[in-house]
Amino acid sequence: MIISVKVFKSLYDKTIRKTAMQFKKILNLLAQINANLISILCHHNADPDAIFSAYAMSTLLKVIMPQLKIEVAAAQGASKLSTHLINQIPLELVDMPSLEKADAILLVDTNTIHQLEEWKTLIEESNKPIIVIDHHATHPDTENLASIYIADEEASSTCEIIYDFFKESKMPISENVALALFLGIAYDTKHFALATSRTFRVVADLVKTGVNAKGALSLLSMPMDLSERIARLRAVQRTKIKKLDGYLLALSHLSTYQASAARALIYIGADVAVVAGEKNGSLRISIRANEDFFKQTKIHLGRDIAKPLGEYLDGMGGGHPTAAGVNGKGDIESVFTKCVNLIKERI
Ligand SMILES: [Mn+2]
Repeated sequence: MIISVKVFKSLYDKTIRKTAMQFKKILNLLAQINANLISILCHHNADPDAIFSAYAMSTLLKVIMPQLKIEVAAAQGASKLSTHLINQIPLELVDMPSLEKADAILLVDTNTIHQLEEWKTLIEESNKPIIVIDHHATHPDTENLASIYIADEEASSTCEIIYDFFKESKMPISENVALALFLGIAYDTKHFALATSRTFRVVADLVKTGVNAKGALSLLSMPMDLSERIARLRAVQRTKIKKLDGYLLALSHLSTYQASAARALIYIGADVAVVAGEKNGSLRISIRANEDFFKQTKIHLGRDIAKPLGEYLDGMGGGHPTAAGVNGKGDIESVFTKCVNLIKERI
């Protein structure tokens, strides 16, 4: 037992060191080009991992290079949750980063520049050094573009990578940075359900710095609007339950919040939820399934249900294995019948 723990620990240290050493490359590059201003960019609809890794990175760079000016921006702004969380730390996002003036561009939590929306072309055409720090699989186009590409797929989040940079440079982590990193990690690991041993070591250290774990986690669950809660309850009230080969299908209708209601129906016990609604003469349908349904039936909601349903309704449909959406024209009852038939054919 003891031996395996030792082996594991040395593997762990190696990964951390590999990523953290890269931080020196970033510092060297910034020193080489005599950087005055850098832009740190987050992907569109930036989630807490993107926003807070940008914040922590900017704080670290400012301590090491006090003369450096840093601006942080998110393509088309931050997500609703991130906007709500940003109040917890002293970070201000700029709407329009001065990409022309910046001496280097740093992308966090972003593996393709498509995720930077309207800034994509500017970045592609700029001849400035581009630095990428990410925990997703690398993308060849980004590899070609980047001067430094740090992609640590073993990391649970980009915040976990930035934590390593702090350790590598032996810089103390302030309370604000600790809270920011904690929130980013908690968000990306779905409240630690996807956390690794490495994540827990990092988080333990952040808690030691003064993060109140319980309080921080409660910040991540944003209160839901009254209208959304009423819509969800209505959807439940209107639900028709169908049993299909041992699976529970929940069929309901709402003119708004179809996706939220479909998620709620899965949460309370449906295997598949279809919530349809009509607005201004067109139909919108949200379909959700639980993981077990997908694993057992191999029915991919986007490909097998939403796509043909969209064609049937003279519209469009698509999505992921367990979450899909459709737009089209028709009546709600025939949507339900078609959905049930499509699932029946494939079960
Ligand atoms: Mn992330």
